[in-house]
Amino acid sequence: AAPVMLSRFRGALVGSVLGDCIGGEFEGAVDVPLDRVLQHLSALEDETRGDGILLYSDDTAMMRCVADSLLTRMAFDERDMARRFAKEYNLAPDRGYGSGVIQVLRKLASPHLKDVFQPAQAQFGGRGSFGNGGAMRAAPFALAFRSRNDVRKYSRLGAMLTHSCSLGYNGAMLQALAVHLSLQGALALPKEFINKLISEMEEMEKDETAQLDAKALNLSDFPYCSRLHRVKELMDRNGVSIEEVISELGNGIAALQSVPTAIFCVLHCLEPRDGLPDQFGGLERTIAYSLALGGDTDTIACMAGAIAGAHYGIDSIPQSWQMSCEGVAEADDLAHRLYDLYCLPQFEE
Ligand code: R7I
Ligand code: MG
Ligand code: MG
Repeated sequence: AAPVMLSRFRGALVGSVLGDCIGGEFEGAVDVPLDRVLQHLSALEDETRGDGILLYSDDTAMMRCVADSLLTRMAFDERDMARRFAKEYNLAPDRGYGSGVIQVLRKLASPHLKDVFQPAQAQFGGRGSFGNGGAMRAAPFALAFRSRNDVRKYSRLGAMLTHSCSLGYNGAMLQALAVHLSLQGALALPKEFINKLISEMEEMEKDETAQLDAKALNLSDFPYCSRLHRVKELMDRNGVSIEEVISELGNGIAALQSVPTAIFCVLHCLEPRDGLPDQFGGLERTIAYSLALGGDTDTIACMAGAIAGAHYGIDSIPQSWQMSCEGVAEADDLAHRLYDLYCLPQFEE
């Protein structure tokens, strides 16, 4: 089973980087015709195209910090991770970071900072950010920790370094758990997969803070659960349109409007779909479909790419796609090293 698991680890991180790099083209677009998506994807196969490599954004930059920190410390170390985020931002501030998180990253750079969770708590009038920046970088937590409890605990804390609103860190936990389940082959039974995620989120959203945040933001109780129930309904429906997916699930920069959407993209693309080329495998379909939704395409494709990559494995990812994107070799190396860490006996449950 070892080679299968290694392939899933590599697929998760490489899939995540590809989603970010390939999805960057349409970030913020309102209407993305499928034709344009397919054109963009077929250009990746043309080695003579002159535009070179597709660059990664903040999604990958921060994912790499998470993985590097977990590997170096062989544990979750909030100060180390915070320092890496700040340093990375300082070295390459133009990777397309969210406009609010920049303030957090600047404060995290201060050597005098006592509590590394404090800058995030000061965001947005003291409630903290509900953006998807915690979720977009959550995949390595699922690769570093075997126990589901650890995946929950550390993906939450890791997100809280920049996103202290429960909608922000709960989205990150949901994404990490989706990758965790996918690594274990849980997408072979899609219904059970979504049911497990719903019951996970029921536990998380029982929390008093989550209830208060939902009220304060005028959301229904149990906001993630209710979106995941919609995912389940859409899974059952034939011929669901892009417009329905956007209006039911969203395609925005808030974690609530993008993590359940990314999960839907993966589930929807487990089978061949009209409009997507027959020769596409599942991972290619997932990324293509994520782009066609428009909105926060780099992040939705990055999250969907991590979950799908963990399911299909590295061999499902076309070489031409891998060669078109910045940071693939580095992501692959991180995946190998996280796999070695995961296999250490002291990390067993
Ligand atoms: O969440 P974050 O790191 O941004 C990630 C996104 C991804 O799409 C990346 O690809 C990149 O493009 O940015 O950054 P934040 O600044 O914390 O949140 C993103 C945006 O969400 C903010 O700039 C706000 O517009 C919005 N937002 C909020 N608006 C009002 N009230 C987040 N939280 C709030 C809030 O509480
Ligand atoms: Mg980005
Ligand atoms: Mg984005």
